[in-house]
Amino acid sequence: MTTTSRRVLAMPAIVALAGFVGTGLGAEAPGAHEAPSAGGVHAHPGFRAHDATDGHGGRGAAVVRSSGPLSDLDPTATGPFDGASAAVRISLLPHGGSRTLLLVRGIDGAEGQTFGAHLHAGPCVAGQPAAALGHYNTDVLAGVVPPEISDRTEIWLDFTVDDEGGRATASVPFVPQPGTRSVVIHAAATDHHTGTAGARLACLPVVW
Ligand SMILES: [Cu+2]
Repeated sequence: MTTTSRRVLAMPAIVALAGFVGTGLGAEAPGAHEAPSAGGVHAHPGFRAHDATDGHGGRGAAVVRSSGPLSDLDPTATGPFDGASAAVRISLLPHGGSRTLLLVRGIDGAEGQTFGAHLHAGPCVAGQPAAALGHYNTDVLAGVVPPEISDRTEIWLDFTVDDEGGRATASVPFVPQPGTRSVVIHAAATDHHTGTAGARLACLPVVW
């Protein structure tokens, strides 16, 4: 009885996550594999409202959306993101720049822990953390020397895990250039001086 009702309650969250990614590229269903425990998936109250706002009137037009199971960058160890899924949406801000939303669901434990996450310049390849290259840095791409390392030149998406999972947004004054990129989740929070955040645990491809 309890299990059944919890499973029913979990369904809108899966639908909401699917709706979030819409019919954009890479139509992988984030809910394709059911979360190991119903406690890992809940509807987020602000979820659909954000999507509706971004999807109307040309405001916040999507640059790219991506979602699906996270790829494991540390297969030798068991980690909280081994069965997790994520959704990323990068949208245009009305007066220039862009806003990125990251949602992570199905995290195993780690409640209260903060993890660093960033848009990286390279691809997401399971078992190959180095493939993701460095952070996407608008100064680096523009040839600025030395490049500034900050949350205005890079897209930082640190999140603290709660009972719904993880959620982060980042608004920056630039629009990232298309490419085969990824969002990488790290073991520690981002150091605001160096941009580093420890070992690379998992990633989601973001390609456009
Ligand atoms: Cu990173």
